[in-house]
Amino acid sequence: MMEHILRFAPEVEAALAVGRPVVALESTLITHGLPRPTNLQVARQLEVDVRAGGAIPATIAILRGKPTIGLTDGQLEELATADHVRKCSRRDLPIVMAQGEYGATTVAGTMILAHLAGIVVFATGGIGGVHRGHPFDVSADLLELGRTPVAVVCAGIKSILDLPLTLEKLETQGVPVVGYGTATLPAFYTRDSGLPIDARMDSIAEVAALVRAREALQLSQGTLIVCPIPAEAEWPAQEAETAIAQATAEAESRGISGRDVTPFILGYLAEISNGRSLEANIALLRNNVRLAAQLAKALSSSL
Ligand code: PSU
Ligand code: MN
Repeated sequence: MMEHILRFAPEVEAALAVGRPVVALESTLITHGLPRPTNLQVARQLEVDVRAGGAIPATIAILRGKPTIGLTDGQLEELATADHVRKCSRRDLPIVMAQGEYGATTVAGTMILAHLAGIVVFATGGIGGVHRGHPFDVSADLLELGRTPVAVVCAGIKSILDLPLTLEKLETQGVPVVGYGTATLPAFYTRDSGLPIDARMDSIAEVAALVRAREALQLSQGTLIVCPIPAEAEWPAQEAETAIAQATAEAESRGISGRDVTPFILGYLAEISNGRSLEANIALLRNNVRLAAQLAKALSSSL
């Protein structure tokens, strides 16, 4: 049993023990993806949305070196306001644990801990990808999807990234990319990148069948479920593209690299768009979380 390295919120532990639906939520978006104090408000709202959808939320983070599955409201606040929180992908988890630090888990980091905890459904905003103009800057999220069997619900991949190369990387690793209500890849702020994906599914039952089939085959890959941002919250494509090009150029000229790139670009976009990007980000997060709750319910053994 590996579970003793994890600390569970009692409610999450109880739900998992009897097979009730649980949805994992990441924490990098709280510490590095959204500005304060919106970050804490959104973190709380997403938990409310999961509950409204009939599942138990489990926000995942490392608190003083302890991987924690499900945060109390006090712990959410502690994380959202803490200084020096490390952004944790696969490579960072053991470092933060050894040093007793705070760690906010990325999609990759959250998948690892969710899987260890026995959680199969995870909702986020967008996953990392291959960076435009930097084909060797490949997010650890993509590699994790290739090796950890968690179903990740997101709004696709931000067009700050190289979308065709990102899809190639997923294909190589055997990760099915399935559109919920779409046959093309959503581009996070906008509904449609025009790039075809592997399947379109229009019902939760179908998505649940896909996850079960993967389990039955004992495949070790994750499943990527992409769902477009609600139409009323979409950032017009032309406007988003222009802002993204500006943000990417700014990151380049400031020499920003490694794990700082994505947070910098997100922050810069929020600034130059007067919060328009932020509004879209929140809308798509809430939409994804609701979908994930439905999927967790369909997959749960006790309902
Ligand atoms: N995409 C977003 N918002 C985010 C992130 C990605 O639209 O907050 C975060 C996620 O936590 C994701 C991480 O796992 O950024 C990817 O970072 P990198 O590109 O450094 O792998
Ligand atoms: Mn990177």
